[in-house]
Amino acid sequence: SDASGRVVWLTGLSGAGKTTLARAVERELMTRGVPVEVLDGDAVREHLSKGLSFTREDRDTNVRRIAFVAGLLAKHGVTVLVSAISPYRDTRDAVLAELPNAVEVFVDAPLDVVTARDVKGLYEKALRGEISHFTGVSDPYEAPLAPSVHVKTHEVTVEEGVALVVESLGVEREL
Ligand code: GGZ
Ligand code: DAT
Repeated sequence: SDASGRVVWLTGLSGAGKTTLARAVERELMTRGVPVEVLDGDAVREHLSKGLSFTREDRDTNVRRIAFVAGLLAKHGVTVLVSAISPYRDTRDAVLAELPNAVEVFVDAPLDVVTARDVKGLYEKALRGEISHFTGVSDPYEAPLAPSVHVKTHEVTVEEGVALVVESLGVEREL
């Protein structure tokens, strides 16, 4: 079997369910004995990308940094779950093309659903005009055209989403 880990890149709007799904997949892979690490947008922006804004340039810098670290970890056998909005298709395609065996997961929920969830109250602020460059409101989100996995979080449970992601990795074949 292959010694390198996989990179599972979860992209989608704020509140779509990337972090929730990544943490649930992490638990599932850990129980299967797969070494796994999560690179989550929020934690990355506190450490690796501290000070970066949400302009296109800074988001792309953030995404490229995440991809770089993910590649290093994967090279040493770790399966890396990336959870970042990563809104720009060209940038996602470019970094994913450089990661061997990467899987793109579109974590998808319509804007009205994520606005209703409003986990952190950010959509309310963005809709009031208090946050500029807010993805889906005042900034673009370019959905993947052909993701490896498409999880519609308003239609499936977290467990069903986990199953879709894990199946795409074919981990059962590795064990
Ligand atoms: C989008 C923002 C913004 C703006 C703060 N636009 O729900 P969250 O809180 O935890 O997820 C969002 C997170 C996005 O960071 P990423 O590193 O994933 O974005 S990117 O890949 O585009 O670089 C949200 C919060 O940061 N947040 N301001 N203007 N999300
Ligand atoms: P993100 O990391 O994309 O910003 P989150 O995981 O922080 O999103 O928040 C997603 C919210 O949606 C969270 O409160 C859980 C909820 N949710 C409902 N159904 C879900 C599903 N099938 N998959 C993931 N999250 C779901």
